[in-house]
Amino acid sequence: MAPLSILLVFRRPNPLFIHRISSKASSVYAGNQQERQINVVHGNFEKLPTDIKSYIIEKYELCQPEGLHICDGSEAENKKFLQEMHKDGEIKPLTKYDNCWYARTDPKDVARVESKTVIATETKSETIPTPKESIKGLLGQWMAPAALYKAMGERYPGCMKGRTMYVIPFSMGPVGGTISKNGIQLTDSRYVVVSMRVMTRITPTVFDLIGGGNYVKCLHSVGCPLPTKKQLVENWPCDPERVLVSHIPDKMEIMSYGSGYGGNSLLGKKCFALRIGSTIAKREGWLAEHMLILGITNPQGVKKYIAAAFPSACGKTNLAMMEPTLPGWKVECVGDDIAWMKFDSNGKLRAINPENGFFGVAPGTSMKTNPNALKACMSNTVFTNVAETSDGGVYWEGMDELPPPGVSITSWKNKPWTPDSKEPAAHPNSRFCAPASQCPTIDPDWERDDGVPISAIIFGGRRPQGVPLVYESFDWQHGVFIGAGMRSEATAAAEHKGKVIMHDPFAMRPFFGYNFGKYLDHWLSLNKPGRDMPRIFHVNWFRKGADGKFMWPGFGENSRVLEWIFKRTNGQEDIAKKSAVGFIPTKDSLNLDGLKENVDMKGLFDLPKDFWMDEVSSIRKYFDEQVNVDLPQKIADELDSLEQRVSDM
Ligand code: GTP
Ligand code: SPV
Ligand code: MN
Repeated sequence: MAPLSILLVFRRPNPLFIHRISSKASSVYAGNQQERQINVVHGNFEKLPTDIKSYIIEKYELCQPEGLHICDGSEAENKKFLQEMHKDGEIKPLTKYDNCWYARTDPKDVARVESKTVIATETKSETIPTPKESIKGLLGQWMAPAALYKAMGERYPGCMKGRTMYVIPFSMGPVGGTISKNGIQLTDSRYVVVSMRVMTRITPTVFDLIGGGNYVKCLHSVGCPLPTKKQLVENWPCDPERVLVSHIPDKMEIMSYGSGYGGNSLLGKKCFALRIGSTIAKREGWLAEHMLILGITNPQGVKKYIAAAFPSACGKTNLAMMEPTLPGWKVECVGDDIAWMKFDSNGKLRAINPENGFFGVAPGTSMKTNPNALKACMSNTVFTNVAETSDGGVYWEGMDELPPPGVSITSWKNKPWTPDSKEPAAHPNSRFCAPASQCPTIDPDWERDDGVPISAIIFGGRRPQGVPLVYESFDWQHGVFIGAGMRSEATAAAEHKGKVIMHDPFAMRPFFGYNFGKYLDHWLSLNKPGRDMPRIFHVNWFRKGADGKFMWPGFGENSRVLEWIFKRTNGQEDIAKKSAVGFIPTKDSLNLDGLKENVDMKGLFDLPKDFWMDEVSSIRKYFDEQVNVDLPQKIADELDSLEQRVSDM
């Protein structure tokens, strides 16, 4: 993968900052030998560090935009973009709130596209475990570098014609922080710029911090050069048939084409903070995980921090922002989606939230379930694919309250909507994009440079059957096995259809940046003498009864489970007993005081032997087929032990 060779000829520019560039693009990009100009419409290109200039020139040359706007991240710039988009009919103001905006997408561009998300490494085994013969590997998707360059050559040349290329200098984590990392995203979408401004920290300071080239290069195009050949749907440019979200870990480079939505286009999030991030973390000895981080304070004022990994749309945002129903307890939010965690010199695992905002699932969010998310969304928020109300507000399934009489609802598909309509008002993966600082329960230490100390790690998922409300691993190794064996019902966060139970190890299946077997080795290797290893738990809020309803009320009531976890991290031994799957609460040790609903606690902790025998076989099949020879022996041993314990039940 030879880098593109660029030959720069700067003629003394005219006052309009026009740079003439003569570039010898490598043949990979089908060559573009003629002289072109960089038309800088905002910012000082000349002052950028040399390697960033070359990166921009290389991609400018390739994508052929009409101009270059170097973002400064200012309020004025943001306002300008929002107004331009409004004028161009790409978003509209939600007059009921303060500086909130509404976007509808092309219905073909509504979620992450896992089938078009790839990682390019020299060898396939760097990216995914070698599956058993004739089995398709599902733990990520590898693409040979040559094939990727070919695919890029079919997409990027001229893809930004008629559009502006925006340069976004951003930091993941507090700017200049010890755990933070920098990135430069080039994009032709203003929607992406304003969303990245919420989700990351955009500042030109990043240019000063970068020098030496230590940053992640992110290129994004909606793949819709102007004038458009096709009629845009909802004025949302995209090229859904040719989406390709690609990563080159060796070059710390991301290239995403064809989608404007969420994780496909806000490249700081899944592409950088998780896929590229996990490869950096492996190299540098830390962890980049799909985890929320919360602070929990008991009635005596003792505070601890917990990280939790649930698959997409399985409750991270809700847990991170929960209002405990248990009196005297307080939960504060550090992050709702991603954690970067590193052991400090005292052996304590410390975590930062690399993000600056929430890109949260709208449906299901109500004053009852997650009031803090709703409050965070009342200003400076971009809503996408929710339904809109005629009084300038938003609506979605599970909001609890219908708008007052006389106020009508228009669905995400731009059709009149009533509760009798057959289609949902909001897309199930509709989202709000809101600044984290606006969450009323944001933790005072959420931007702490060296992170917060983690006492417990929780894994979980949507398990309608068989999996108890909470259990604790016997030790670190068993905990890593629990993460490896995670399964969960598919959700609308990606293109999967139906409610099939999928394996989703560590809630990272779509986000591993390297071979999952090596990832397991990495997790196991973290357990070193002298380190204060967090305890590991598994929770399930989603068990269903014979009536098909959730057995556990969830949301704020999950504080009862957090209380038990808190006590366990305090070393309280008498509240747990051994079961086949791990430690579970002893009778009456889970605090049910004041619980309004009648909950079948026996049912919630029932461990059906048949179910668990099937679970063991399913995990064994998955490990054999998917992880194969890359499975660490210690994890294979843990599976054997679980099988033994289950058969002894
Ligand atoms: P991503 O942003 O996709 O990573 O999702 P997430 O893990 O942050 O999920 P989120 O908290 O947004 O929850 C997704 C859906 O699950 C929402 O519709 C919630 O209302 C619902 N949900 C969250 N917590 C609970 C719970 O405790 N019980 C039940 N029944 N539903 C829940
Ligand atoms: C997820 O799918 O886990 C998300 C949303 O957090 S997205 O940013 O689209 O990846
Ligand atoms: Mn997520």
